[in-house]
Amino acid sequence: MELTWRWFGRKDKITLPMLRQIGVEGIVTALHDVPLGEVWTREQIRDLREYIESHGLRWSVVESLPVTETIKYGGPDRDRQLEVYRQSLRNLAAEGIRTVCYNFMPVLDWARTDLLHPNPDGTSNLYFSYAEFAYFDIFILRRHGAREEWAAFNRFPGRNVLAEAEALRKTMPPEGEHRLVENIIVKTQGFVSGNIREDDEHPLELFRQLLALYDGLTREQLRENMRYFLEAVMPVCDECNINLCVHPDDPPVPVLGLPRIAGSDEDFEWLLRAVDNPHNGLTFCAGSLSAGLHNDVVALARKYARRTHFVHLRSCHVLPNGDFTEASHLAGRANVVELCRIFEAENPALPMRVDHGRTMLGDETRGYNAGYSFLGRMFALAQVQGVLAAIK
Ligand code: DNO
Repeated sequence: MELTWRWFGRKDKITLPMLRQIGVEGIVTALHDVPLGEVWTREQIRDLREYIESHGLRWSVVESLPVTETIKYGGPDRDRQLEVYRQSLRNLAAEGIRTVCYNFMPVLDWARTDLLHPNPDGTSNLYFSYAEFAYFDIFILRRHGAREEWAAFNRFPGRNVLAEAEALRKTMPPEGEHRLVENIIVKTQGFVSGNIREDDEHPLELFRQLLALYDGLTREQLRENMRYFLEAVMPVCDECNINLCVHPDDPPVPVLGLPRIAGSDEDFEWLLRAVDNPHNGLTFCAGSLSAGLHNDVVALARKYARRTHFVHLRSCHVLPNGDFTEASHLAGRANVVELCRIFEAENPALPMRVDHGRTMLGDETRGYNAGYSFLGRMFALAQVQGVLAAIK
């Protein structure tokens, strides 16, 4: 597979010369400064492409070309936004960039409650606690119906998440609440989604307004909106030979009363068939998939390798109570070694990036984006390079 790395543009503290030193071949990035809903112009794309190439690297994948909320909930201006999307795709292809990742998660992209969860060895990693997430939902966000939903939540036999959230109420310090808001809707979202910026003064209010757009929207309606999106953009993908690849939901379960439609075998069957075109494919994010006990990640890789256009390698542990944490890239539920074998056999040119990685050896003091440390990711990349060499 092609060794790629997610780089956040010229402002990223991790520079392209650093990436060359550690064996990166291709860059995964986006025009992070273009506001949501605006066309990515050819000039802007060319400027970044040339900058990347001037460092001896190539721009391999766009992650992400964001799908605006109006397309996802089916708002009145969605056709106009779809034309913006098509034009950005044409401009990317004109500059030779033909692998484009996106997601179809309403409002909230990936979700974690703790960004620096300590490990016994002194490193830290990302963590998702159902009790803290329910606490955020019920007592901080105060979402209508949240308490009833958590009372009925029975995914983990024997676990009463509502009772745990209520117990947390007695011990949660005010800075703990602030930390949850930061982790769930600011620090994890600010640099990826464009919905919320790190400097927004009232992120909770903004977040509530975004959630309200989806009031009453069912899973079936979200699916129909995804079909509408795919039907609208596939002709351009055909014409420009673009591989569009949806990122799985992270975690692969509904959150905050919002439906999610890209987190299981059944979902992938549906979305690949809804518009059955080889350009309609998957970003195989092993980490997101491994956070769901319903997913057999290796079986999914075997089944969908042909429709995979981009691979994210990482792996989660699901704890006995159902919480999940990100494992080392050689441990956890995903079985990265076997995944390397499958994807390498399917298509040795497939772009792959190591995802997340631990925070270690001072990464935590450098102000990197959540989950995107330098040393931790470099360590994971080296592990994967070794696996790939052994397989070859
Ligand atoms: C988080 C990322 C996601 C991902 C988008 C793709 O670390 O995996 O934000 O980039 O969902 O659209």
